[in-house]
Amino acid sequence: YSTALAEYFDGLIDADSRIEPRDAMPDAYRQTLIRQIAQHAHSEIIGMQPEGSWIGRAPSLRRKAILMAKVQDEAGHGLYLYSAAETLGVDRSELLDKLHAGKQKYSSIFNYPTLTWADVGAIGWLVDGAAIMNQVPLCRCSYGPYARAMIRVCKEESFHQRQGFEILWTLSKGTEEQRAMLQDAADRWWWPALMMFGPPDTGEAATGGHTAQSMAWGIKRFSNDDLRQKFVDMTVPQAIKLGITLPDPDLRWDEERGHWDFGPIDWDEFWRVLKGDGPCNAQRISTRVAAHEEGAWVREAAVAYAGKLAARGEG
Ligand code: FAQ
Repeated sequence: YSTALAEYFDGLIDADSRIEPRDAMPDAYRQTLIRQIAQHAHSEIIGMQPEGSWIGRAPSLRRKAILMAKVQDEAGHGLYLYSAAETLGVDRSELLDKLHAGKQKYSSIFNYPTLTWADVGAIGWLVDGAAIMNQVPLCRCSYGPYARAMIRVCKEESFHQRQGFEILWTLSKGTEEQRAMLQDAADRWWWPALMMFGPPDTGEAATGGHTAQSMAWGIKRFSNDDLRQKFVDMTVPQAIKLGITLPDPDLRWDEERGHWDFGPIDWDEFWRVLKGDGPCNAQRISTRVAAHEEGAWVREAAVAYAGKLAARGEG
């Protein structure tokens, strides 16, 4: 990696152009992207589990069809993202091995259980809502294949968010029991959704983290706290519309800042979940590993078929 190549790379970043797979890039840039894209892909695949467990229990045929489509979309996002990671010179089987061995992360949010049907709505509303807030800026990420993948992913996430809100909207107009179920789901998902944006930029719980470097490289366009604030500002009026309260006594509109103030986040809980000690970590990984092992014959068959085509000169 010569000085001339470094200058070429810096020039592309300064001009806000896209870096493409064949361009020279610093190894640290490549490794950061592999880390983030792999974590993102793993989140999509592990993220199928909390909602997937409700496909057989959806309250109507219409709800079942919608939920199946949504969970399939998440699988598609995962495959898209593994392909984007592969353009950086890694193999998806290597990434999956790391996920299964606990050496690569996936989003903290998917380690919480889905106890009721309202949780399916809350995931769409809050989890997909947070995902969109984080991913729309990634459509302008400096790495071309990741940025382009995000465009379609964001369109689909936007449908997911609306379907979640619509489930909750229906519950909000239902019986007292249904409204209580909605309130309980919001109470349990609110804080974990805020944690999705990652550790704070400043203050006691700040870790330094990757933000400054990733922003300099045009991978991240906003800091974790900026995106979290945007999410709170977007979501609080929607909660009011649903007629629910959010579980934060410090939540209030700050006229001067023009933003909603919110209370402290329990970062100890966040780090505990990341270390594997959330309510569902062990279950999520064991389900994933079992699915991978049960699917081995599909991968073997695909490889054998590709071999046959190649032997016939058609591959
Ligand atoms: N969970 O310095 P930073 C979805 C880690 S949406 C777990 O801020 P960075 C859609 C971080 O990796 C969810 N780990 O790191 C869906 C780092 O550890 P490391 C997925 C977290 O990378 C909806 C350390 O903390 N979305 O799946 C989390 O600059 C419904 C320090 O953090 C994406 O992945 C967390 N929440 O910023 C699917 C979006 N936060 O790697 C199904 C792309 C931080 O040094 C159903 N990713 N960490 O060991 C990103 O935008 C970034 O990677 C951040 C973290 C913002 C998540």
